[in-house]
Amino acid sequence: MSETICAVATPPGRGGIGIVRISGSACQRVARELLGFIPSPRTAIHTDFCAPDGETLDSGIALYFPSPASYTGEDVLELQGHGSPIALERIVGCILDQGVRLANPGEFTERAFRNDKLDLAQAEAVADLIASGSAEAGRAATRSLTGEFSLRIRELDQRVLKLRMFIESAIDFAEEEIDFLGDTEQQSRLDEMRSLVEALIDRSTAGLTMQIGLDVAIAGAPNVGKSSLLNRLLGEDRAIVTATAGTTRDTLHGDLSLDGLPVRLTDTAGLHASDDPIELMGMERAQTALSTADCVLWVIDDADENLSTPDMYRGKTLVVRNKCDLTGNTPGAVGKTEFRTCALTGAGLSDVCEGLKQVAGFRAGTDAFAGRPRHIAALKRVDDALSQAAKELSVREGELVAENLRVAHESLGEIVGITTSDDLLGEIFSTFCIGK
Ligand SMILES: Nc1nc2c(ncn2[C@@H]2O[C@H](COP(=O)(O)OP(=O)(O)O)[C@@H](O)[C@H]2O)c(=O)[nH]1
Ligand SMILES: [Mg+2]
Repeated sequence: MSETICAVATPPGRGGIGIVRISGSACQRVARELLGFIPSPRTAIHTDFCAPDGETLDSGIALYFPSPASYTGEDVLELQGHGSPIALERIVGCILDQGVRLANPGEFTERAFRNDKLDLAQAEAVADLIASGSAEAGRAATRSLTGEFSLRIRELDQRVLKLRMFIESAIDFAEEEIDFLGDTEQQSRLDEMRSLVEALIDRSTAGLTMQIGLDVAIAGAPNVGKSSLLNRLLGEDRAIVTATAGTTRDTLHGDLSLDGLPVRLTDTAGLHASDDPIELMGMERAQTALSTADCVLWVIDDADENLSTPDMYRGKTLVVRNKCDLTGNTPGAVGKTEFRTCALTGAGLSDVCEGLKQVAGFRAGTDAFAGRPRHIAALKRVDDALSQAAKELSVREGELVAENLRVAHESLGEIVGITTSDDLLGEIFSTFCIGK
């Protein structure tokens, strides 16, 4: 941690502005070397950035944030020059000559975490905000980043600790006349905590869903209207549509957003018996798309009486009975997983979209947190421990109640990074971008 680190904080390539960020105790030395002076704290100063031989590498704004009032908690120097990869590389080269090393991915944020500027859930939200693919996912990440999620976790932890203290002292007084553990108030405290945990699981799952989205494969026999469905859902003429069977051979992709839920659609070649080698290769690709998708839109002709759905795939299947304009059936949901559509007019497709949201566990609303699988797993452990504790409390097994409350406390601590192993920390920060 004592090493000073440096990285270009702006994305690679040419741009309006390019920022070099330095964090650590060598910032003042670097400032003196490149700028000739140490900028006043937190003041934007226009200056030249110079090499040791006096050559001007670029000019721009220098910003100095002395420790501890900085992003990382250490001395931080930011040089905001032009977005020229060459100029940035030369500036970084001069800084590295000062005994500074290049930052690892996420190292600035890791230092912020280690210096208590952010807790772990907030640090993760930084990466989630950068990676967010929709306004809704961005909002969920911001909600976590500002500490709203962490606050809920800490409040819950306080409740767990309070009850644990009560239970532990009740164990000590077990011989006394008063039956502390039989008190119904403790049972209702546990119930309250469980509903808080469950709400947090819901809100985090909603955020995770928005972050990872849903992979959907469109499949079925040739000519049932798969490519027409893709085009309709995307609102553009992506795939070639003809009345000739076997038009689609390669898999085709398209992205759409359903109220902030990112959906990746894959159109596939029609599955049927064929000995055309190109079609066979297309069908093989279709099988691969089916086996990796989260959800399959299995398209059939509405006139088709034989409903044979694929059951060997891991994803959920929604049956789409297309061309309902020809059968005269009403478009829309037939059941929870079956729909009638007309890909020519788009009739019935809004119901299919609702079905996809259902499959993803997506819920509308504005209270999602940028959940990560590890948060949700930890919250589920908390939920299990609390439900276990409730059972044990009802048979007055004080010691076991206390033990489960300890487990709940530890799992909550893992989320915000109080009780997190170094390995896990390394894993989390290594997925960040360099310069963050
Ligand atoms: N009447 C009618 N024709 C459709 C509908 N959907 C697709 N088609 C037609 O069916 C033919 C095959 O469509 P296409 O999307 O290429 O099917 P794919 O082979 O499953 O991809 C084309 O002539 C489409 O215009 C629909 O809902 N109603
Ligand atoms: Mg097609």
